[in-house]
Amino acid sequence: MNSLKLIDWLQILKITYYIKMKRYRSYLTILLVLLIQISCDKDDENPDINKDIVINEFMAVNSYTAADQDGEYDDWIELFNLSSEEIDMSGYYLTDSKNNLTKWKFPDGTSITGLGYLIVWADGDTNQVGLHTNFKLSSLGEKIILLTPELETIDKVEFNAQTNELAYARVPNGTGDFTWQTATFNYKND
Ligand SMILES: [Ca+2]
Ligand SMILES: [Ca+2]
Ligand SMILES: [Ca+2]
Repeated sequence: MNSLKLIDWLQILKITYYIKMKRYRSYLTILLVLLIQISCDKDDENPDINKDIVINEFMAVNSYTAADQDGEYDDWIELFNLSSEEIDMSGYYLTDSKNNLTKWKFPDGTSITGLGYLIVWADGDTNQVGLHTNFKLSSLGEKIILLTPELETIDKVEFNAQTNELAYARVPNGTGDFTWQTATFNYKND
């Protein structure tokens, strides 16, 4: 009788142990999924990239701040070269869509001087002289992605809806997070 009871108890302990382990395994799985999710989100915001050139500033609402060579107050994107070397940007890409990474290609012969700025007009006026993309920036918010000819992401920024005549700029210049402020067209942000 006593030995039977002992066996019963052992059986109960065994079952309890398995249930607990199963529960812990579920907790561990949930924890692992969350950790993967967090690390993916981080990668998304800070692509592991060669940061020699950054998207430094842009305007998606520009009514009187800066005009292109034809006198048009269009959207613009300012790039900044963090290195002291001139960089050949022939064949690089700018896009506002992650589903179309090759949307606009920098023409051959485009370069950015060491510690220099480069303005690209995001106005859809591809027939105008200079650098004019085939897309505009939506004041409702969207993204801008800069890629190498091999389609490696160099820099990426996402922005929300805005209405004011403000630029979204990296502060400190070239390295900081984006903040809405008065435009510094083709020069240092801070
Ligand atoms: Ca234009
Ligand atoms: Ca757009
Ligand atoms: Ca600037």
